[in-house]
Amino acid sequence: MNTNRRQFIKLSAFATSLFAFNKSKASEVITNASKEQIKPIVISTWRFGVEANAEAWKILSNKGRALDAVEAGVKIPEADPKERSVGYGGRPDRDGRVTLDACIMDDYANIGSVGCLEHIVHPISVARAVMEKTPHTMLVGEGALDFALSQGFKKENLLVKESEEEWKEWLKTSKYKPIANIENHDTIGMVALDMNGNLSGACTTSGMAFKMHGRIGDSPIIGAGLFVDNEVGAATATGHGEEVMRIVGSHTVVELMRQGLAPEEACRKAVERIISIAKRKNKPLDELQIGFIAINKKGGHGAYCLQKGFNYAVYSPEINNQLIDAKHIL
Ligand code: SD4
Repeated sequence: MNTNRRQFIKLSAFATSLFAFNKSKASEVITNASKEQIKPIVISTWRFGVEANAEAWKILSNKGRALDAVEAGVKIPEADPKERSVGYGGRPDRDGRVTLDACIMDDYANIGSVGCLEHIVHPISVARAVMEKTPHTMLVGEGALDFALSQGFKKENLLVKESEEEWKEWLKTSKYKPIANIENHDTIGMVALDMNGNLSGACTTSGMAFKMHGRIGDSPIIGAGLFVDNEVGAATATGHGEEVMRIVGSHTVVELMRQGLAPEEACRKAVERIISIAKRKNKPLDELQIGFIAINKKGGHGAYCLQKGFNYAVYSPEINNQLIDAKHIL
Protein backbone atom coordinates (compact mmCIF):
# COMPACT_ATOMS: atom_id res chain seq x y z
CA MET A 1 0.00 0.00 0.00
CA ASN A 2 1.47 3.38 -0.91
CA THR A 3 1.76 6.22 1.63
CA ASN A 4 -1.05 8.26 0.11
CA ARG A 5 -3.48 5.39 0.27
CA ARG A 6 -2.45 4.58 3.88
CA GLN A 7 -2.99 8.22 4.84
CA PHE A 8 -6.35 8.26 3.12
CA ILE A 9 -7.48 5.17 5.04
CA LYS A 10 -6.27 6.67 8.33
CA LEU A 11 -8.02 9.94 7.62
CA SER A 12 -11.30 8.36 6.65
CA ALA A 13 -11.19 6.11 9.74
CA PHE A 14 -10.71 9.24 11.85
CA ALA A 15 -13.55 11.03 10.06
CA THR A 16 -15.83 8.02 10.54
CA SER A 17 -15.10 7.82 14.26
CA LEU A 18 -15.62 11.58 14.60
CA PHE A 19 -18.93 11.26 12.81
CA ALA A 20 -19.91 8.28 15.00
CA PHE A 21 -18.95 10.25 18.12
CA ASN A 22 -20.98 13.28 17.05
CA LYS A 23 -23.86 11.09 16.03
CA SER A 24 -23.94 9.29 19.37
CA LYS A 25 -23.69 12.63 21.21
CA ALA A 26 -26.45 14.00 19.05
CA SER A 27 -28.73 11.04 19.66
CA GLU A 28 -27.99 11.24 23.37
CA VAL A 29 -29.11 14.85 23.31
CA ILE A 30 -32.22 13.97 21.35
CA THR A 31 -33.04 11.07 23.67
CA ASN A 32 -32.59 13.25 26.72
CA ALA A 33 -34.64 16.04 25.20
CA SER A 34 -37.48 13.74 24.23
CA LYS A 35 -37.36 12.07 27.64
CA GLU A 36 -37.74 15.44 29.28
CA GLN A 37 -40.88 16.00 27.25
CA ILE A 38 -42.50 12.75 28.32
CA LYS A 39 -45.24 13.51 30.75
CA PRO A 40 -46.67 10.50 32.51
CA ILE A 41 -50.39 9.90 32.49
CA VAL A 42 -52.77 7.33 33.89
CA ILE A 43 -56.44 7.04 33.03
CA SER A 44 -59.04 4.57 34.22
CA THR A 45 -62.71 3.79 33.91
CA TRP A 46 -65.51 4.93 36.20
CA ARG A 47 -65.58 6.73 39.53
CA PHE A 48 -63.39 4.18 41.30
CA GLY A 49 -60.69 5.13 38.83
CA VAL A 50 -59.88 8.19 40.95
CA GLU A 51 -58.61 6.18 43.91
CA ALA A 52 -56.97 3.66 41.61
CA ASN A 53 -55.18 6.42 39.66
CA ALA A 54 -53.88 7.93 42.91
CA GLU A 55 -52.18 4.63 43.73
CA ALA A 56 -50.79 4.28 40.21
CA TRP A 57 -49.53 7.87 40.29
CA LYS A 58 -47.32 7.13 43.31
CA ILE A 59 -45.36 4.78 41.06
CA LEU A 60 -45.44 6.87 37.89
CA SER A 61 -44.32 10.06 39.65
CA ASN A 62 -41.38 8.15 41.12
CA LYS A 63 -40.21 7.15 37.65
CA GLY A 64 -41.63 3.65 38.09
CA ARG A 65 -42.83 1.34 35.32
CA ALA A 66 -46.28 1.76 33.85
CA LEU A 67 -46.74 -1.99 34.32
CA ASP A 68 -46.27 -1.74 38.09
CA ALA A 69 -48.46 1.36 38.21
CA VAL A 70 -51.47 -0.23 36.49
CA GLU A 71 -51.26 -3.37 38.60
CA ALA A 72 -51.05 -1.40 41.85
CA GLY A 73 -53.84 0.92 40.68
CA VAL A 74 -56.48 -1.66 39.85
CA LYS A 75 -55.74 -3.60 43.03
CA ILE A 76 -57.47 -0.80 44.97
CA PRO A 77 -61.03 -1.52 43.76
CA GLU A 78 -60.24 -5.26 43.61
CA ALA A 79 -59.68 -5.28 47.38
CA ASP A 80 -62.60 -2.98 48.21
CA PRO A 81 -65.76 -4.92 49.22
CA LYS A 82 -67.88 -1.81 48.60
CA GLU A 83 -67.05 -1.99 44.89
CA ARG A 84 -69.55 -4.58 43.76
CA SER A 85 -68.32 -5.14 40.24
CA VAL A 86 -64.63 -5.84 40.74
CA GLY A 87 -62.72 -8.38 42.85
CA TYR A 88 -63.69 -8.94 46.48
CA GLY A 89 -67.37 -7.98 46.90
CA GLY A 90 -68.13 -8.44 43.19
CA ARG A 91 -71.64 -9.58 42.29
CA PRO A 92 -71.91 -13.33 41.72
CA ASP A 93 -73.02 -15.29 38.68
CA ARG A 94 -76.52 -16.81 38.55
CA ASP A 95 -75.29 -19.73 40.67
CA GLY A 96 -74.15 -17.37 43.42
CA ARG A 97 -70.46 -17.80 42.60
CA VAL A 98 -68.13 -14.82 42.28
CA THR A 99 -66.03 -15.41 39.17
CA LEU A 100 -63.43 -12.89 38.11
CA ASP A 101 -61.81 -11.93 34.80
CA ALA A 102 -58.60 -9.91 34.41
CA CYS A 103 -55.73 -9.23 32.05
CA ILE A 104 -52.54 -7.22 31.86
CA MET A 105 -50.27 -6.14 28.99
CA ASP A 106 -46.91 -4.38 28.99
CA ASP A 107 -44.65 -2.42 26.67
CA TYR A 108 -43.00 -5.57 25.28
CA ALA A 109 -46.40 -6.98 24.30
CA ASN A 110 -46.15 -9.46 27.15
CA ILE A 111 -49.64 -10.57 28.08
CA GLY A 112 -51.27 -12.48 30.91
CA SER A 113 -54.86 -13.22 31.67
CA VAL A 114 -57.26 -15.17 33.89
CA GLY A 115 -60.90 -15.98 33.26
CA CYS A 116 -63.63 -17.25 35.55
CA LEU A 117 -61.25 -17.27 38.50
CA GLU A 118 -62.83 -17.84 41.93
CA HIS A 119 -61.68 -17.15 45.49
CA ILE A 120 -58.75 -14.83 44.76
CA VAL A 121 -58.95 -11.15 45.75
CA HIS A 122 -56.40 -9.96 43.18
CA PRO A 123 -56.97 -11.62 39.80
CA ILE A 124 -54.81 -8.93 38.18
CA SER A 125 -51.77 -10.20 40.07
CA VAL A 126 -52.57 -13.76 39.04
CA ALA A 127 -52.79 -12.52 35.43
CA ARG A 128 -49.37 -10.92 35.86
CA ALA A 129 -48.00 -14.18 37.28
CA VAL A 130 -49.40 -16.06 34.25
CA MET A 131 -47.55 -13.53 32.08
CA GLU A 132 -44.26 -13.73 33.95
CA LYS A 133 -44.10 -17.26 35.28
CA THR A 134 -45.74 -19.54 32.74
CA PRO A 135 -45.15 -20.22 29.05
CA HIS A 136 -48.86 -19.39 28.50
CA THR A 137 -50.96 -16.27 28.26
CA MET A 138 -54.32 -17.28 29.71
CA LEU A 139 -55.57 -19.62 32.42
CA VAL A 140 -59.22 -20.14 33.32
CA GLY A 141 -61.43 -21.68 35.98
CA GLU A 142 -59.99 -24.38 38.21
CA GLY A 143 -56.67 -24.34 36.40
CA ALA A 144 -56.29 -20.64 37.10
CA LEU A 145 -57.18 -21.19 40.76
CA ASP A 146 -54.71 -24.10 41.11
CA PHE A 147 -52.01 -21.95 39.57
CA ALA A 148 -52.84 -19.00 41.87
CA LEU A 149 -52.64 -21.23 44.95
CA SER A 150 -49.33 -22.66 43.76
CA GLN A 151 -48.02 -19.10 43.60
CA GLY A 152 -48.98 -18.39 47.19
CA PHE A 153 -52.26 -16.52 46.63
CA LYS A 154 -54.76 -17.19 49.43
CA LYS A 155 -58.15 -18.81 48.88
CA GLU A 156 -60.90 -16.55 50.23
CA ASN A 157 -64.65 -16.13 50.18
CA LEU A 158 -65.36 -13.19 47.87
CA LEU A 159 -69.15 -13.11 48.24
CA VAL A 160 -70.10 -10.31 50.61
CA LYS A 161 -73.49 -10.20 52.35
CA GLU A 162 -74.83 -7.31 50.23
CA SER A 163 -74.02 -9.08 46.95
CA GLU A 164 -75.55 -12.32 48.23
CA GLU A 165 -78.77 -10.54 49.21
CA GLU A 166 -78.95 -8.79 45.85
CA TRP A 167 -78.48 -12.10 44.08
CA LYS A 168 -81.26 -13.79 46.11
CA GLU A 169 -83.55 -10.89 45.31
CA TRP A 170 -82.67 -11.15 41.63
CA LEU A 171 -83.42 -14.90 41.62
CA LYS A 172 -87.03 -14.20 42.69
CA THR A 173 -87.91 -12.24 39.57
CA SER A 174 -85.36 -13.13 36.95
CA LYS A 175 -86.09 -16.83 36.91
CA TYR A 176 -82.46 -17.77 36.56
CA LYS A 177 -82.18 -15.88 33.30
CA PRO A 178 -79.12 -13.68 32.92
CA ILE A 179 -80.22 -10.16 32.08
CA ALA A 180 -77.77 -7.60 30.81
CA ASN A 181 -78.68 -4.11 31.74
CA ILE A 182 -76.57 -1.03 32.00
CA GLU A 183 -76.58 -0.83 35.77
CA ASN A 184 -75.31 -4.19 36.86
CA HIS A 185 -71.72 -4.16 35.71
CA ASP A 186 -68.69 -1.88 35.85
CA THR A 187 -65.12 -2.81 35.14
CA ILE A 188 -61.89 -1.06 35.98
CA GLY A 189 -59.68 -0.70 32.94
CA MET A 190 -56.52 1.36 33.36
CA VAL A 191 -53.84 2.43 30.88
CA ALA A 192 -50.69 4.39 31.69
CA LEU A 193 -47.63 6.03 30.14
CA ASP A 194 -44.53 6.21 32.33
CA MET A 195 -41.65 8.70 32.40
CA ASN A 196 -39.59 6.44 30.15
CA GLY A 197 -42.26 6.72 27.50
CA ASN A 198 -43.52 3.17 27.95
CA LEU A 199 -47.13 2.05 28.04
CA SER A 200 -48.99 -0.68 29.93
CA GLY A 201 -52.57 -1.56 30.80
CA ALA A 202 -54.69 -3.64 33.16
CA CYS A 203 -58.33 -4.60 33.23
CA THR A 204 -60.22 -6.46 35.98
CA THR A 205 -63.87 -7.23 36.72
CA SER A 206 -66.43 -9.57 38.21
CA GLY A 207 -68.14 -9.22 34.84
CA MET A 208 -71.81 -9.06 34.15
CA ALA A 209 -73.81 -9.69 37.32
CA PHE A 210 -75.82 -12.93 37.44
CA LYS A 211 -74.22 -14.20 34.24
CA MET A 212 -74.25 -17.90 33.39
CA HIS A 213 -71.59 -19.80 35.28
CA GLY A 214 -68.49 -20.00 33.10
CA ARG A 215 -69.31 -16.89 31.10
CA ILE A 216 -66.21 -14.87 30.28
CA GLY A 217 -66.54 -11.32 29.01
CA ASP A 218 -64.22 -9.07 27.07
CA SER A 219 -62.20 -7.94 30.08
CA PRO A 220 -59.62 -10.79 30.15
CA ILE A 221 -59.44 -11.02 26.36
CA ILE A 222 -56.37 -9.22 25.05
CA GLY A 223 -57.47 -7.06 22.12
CA ALA A 224 -61.07 -6.86 23.33
CA GLY A 225 -60.98 -5.55 26.91
CA LEU A 226 -57.44 -4.19 26.70
CA PHE A 227 -54.72 -3.56 24.17
CA VAL A 228 -51.32 -1.89 24.33
CA ASP A 229 -48.95 -1.14 21.47
CA ASN A 230 -45.89 0.61 22.79
CA GLU A 231 -45.35 2.40 19.47
CA VAL A 232 -48.86 3.80 19.27
CA GLY A 233 -51.02 3.83 22.39
CA ALA A 234 -53.24 1.84 24.72
CA ALA A 235 -56.97 1.36 25.14
CA THR A 236 -59.38 -0.44 27.41
CA ALA A 237 -63.11 -1.10 27.45
CA THR A 238 -66.07 -1.30 29.76
CA GLY A 239 -69.67 -2.25 29.15
CA HIS A 240 -71.28 -5.17 27.37
CA GLY A 241 -68.42 -7.54 26.82
CA GLU A 242 -70.16 -9.54 24.12
CA GLU A 243 -70.45 -6.42 21.96
CA VAL A 244 -66.87 -5.33 22.63
CA MET A 245 -65.56 -8.77 21.66
CA ARG A 246 -67.44 -8.67 18.34
CA ILE A 247 -65.16 -5.88 17.13
CA VAL A 248 -62.07 -6.72 19.24
CA GLY A 249 -62.71 -3.24 20.61
CA SER A 250 -59.52 -2.12 22.34
CA HIS A 251 -57.33 -3.37 19.50
CA THR A 252 -59.58 -1.52 17.08
CA VAL A 253 -59.12 1.71 19.04
CA VAL A 254 -55.32 1.34 19.03
CA GLU A 255 -55.26 0.56 15.31
CA LEU A 256 -57.36 3.65 14.62
CA MET A 257 -54.83 5.71 16.59
CA ARG A 258 -52.07 4.13 14.50
CA GLN A 259 -53.82 5.54 11.45
CA GLY A 260 -53.53 9.01 12.98
CA LEU A 261 -56.77 9.45 14.92
CA ALA A 262 -56.70 11.20 18.27
CA PRO A 263 -57.69 8.97 21.23
CA GLU A 264 -61.20 10.41 21.55
CA GLU A 265 -61.88 10.09 17.83
CA ALA A 266 -60.58 6.50 17.81
CA CYS A 267 -62.87 5.60 20.73
CA ARG A 268 -65.84 7.22 19.01
CA LYS A 269 -65.26 5.26 15.78
CA ALA A 270 -65.10 1.98 17.74
CA VAL A 271 -68.40 2.76 19.50
CA GLU A 272 -69.96 3.63 16.12
CA ARG A 273 -68.87 0.27 14.76
CA ILE A 274 -70.60 -1.49 17.66
CA ILE A 275 -73.73 0.55 17.05
CA SER A 276 -73.88 -0.32 13.37
CA ILE A 277 -73.55 -4.04 14.18
CA ALA A 278 -76.26 -3.78 16.86
CA LYS A 279 -78.56 -2.03 14.39
CA ARG A 280 -78.04 -4.76 11.82
CA LYS A 281 -79.04 -7.28 14.47
CA ASN A 282 -82.03 -5.18 15.56
CA LYS A 283 -80.70 -4.95 19.09
CA PRO A 284 -82.29 -2.17 21.13
CA LEU A 285 -79.48 0.32 21.63
CA ASP A 286 -80.88 1.79 24.83
CA GLU A 287 -80.17 -1.51 26.58
CA LEU A 288 -76.50 -1.37 25.68
CA GLN A 289 -73.63 0.53 27.18
CA ILE A 290 -70.06 0.52 25.89
CA GLY A 291 -67.23 2.82 26.91
CA PHE A 292 -63.68 3.03 25.59
CA ILE A 293 -60.80 5.03 27.02
CA ALA A 294 -57.43 5.51 25.34
CA ILE A 295 -54.07 7.23 25.54
CA ASN A 296 -51.51 7.72 22.82
CA LYS A 297 -47.75 7.63 22.92
CA LYS A 298 -47.60 11.41 23.31
CA GLY A 299 -49.72 11.31 26.46
CA GLY A 300 -52.94 12.47 24.80
CA HIS A 301 -56.11 10.91 26.19
CA GLY A 302 -59.74 10.49 25.24
CA ALA A 303 -62.88 8.42 25.66
CA TYR A 304 -66.29 7.80 24.12
CA CYS A 305 -69.35 5.85 25.14
CA LEU A 306 -72.62 4.70 23.67
CA GLN A 307 -74.97 6.40 26.07
CA LYS A 308 -74.72 9.06 28.72
CA GLY A 309 -73.39 8.08 32.11
CA PHE A 310 -69.87 6.83 31.59
CA ASN A 311 -66.97 8.69 33.14
CA TYR A 312 -63.24 8.16 33.50
CA ALA A 313 -60.50 9.46 35.76
CA VAL A 314 -57.41 11.23 34.41
CA TYR A 315 -54.18 11.89 36.31
CA SER A 316 -51.32 13.73 34.62
CA PRO A 317 -49.06 16.68 35.45
CA GLU A 318 -51.79 18.95 34.05
CA ILE A 319 -54.91 17.15 35.26
CA ASN A 320 -55.01 16.46 38.94
CA ASN A 321 -56.93 13.18 38.98
CA GLN A 322 -60.23 14.46 37.68
CA LEU A 323 -63.30 12.51 36.77
CA ILE A 324 -64.36 13.41 33.22
CA ASP A 325 -67.71 12.65 31.60
CA ALA A 326 -67.13 10.81 28.35
CA LYS A 327 -68.96 12.10 25.29
CA HIS A 328 -71.77 9.83 24.18
CA ILE A 329 -73.38 8.97 20.86
CA LEU A 330 -77.05 8.36 21.74
C1 SD4 B 1 -68.01 -7.77 30.95
N1 SD4 B 1 -67.07 -5.74 30.14
O1 SD4 B 1 -67.84 -8.71 31.70
C2 SD4 B 1 -67.40 -6.45 31.32
C3 SD4 B 1 -68.34 -5.76 32.22
C4 SD4 B 1 -68.15 -4.29 32.28
O2 SD4 B 1 -68.91 -2.21 32.76
O3 SD4 B 1 -67.21 -3.73 31.85
N2 SD4 B 1 -69.03 -3.53 32.74
O4 SD4 B 1 -68.68 -7.83 29.93
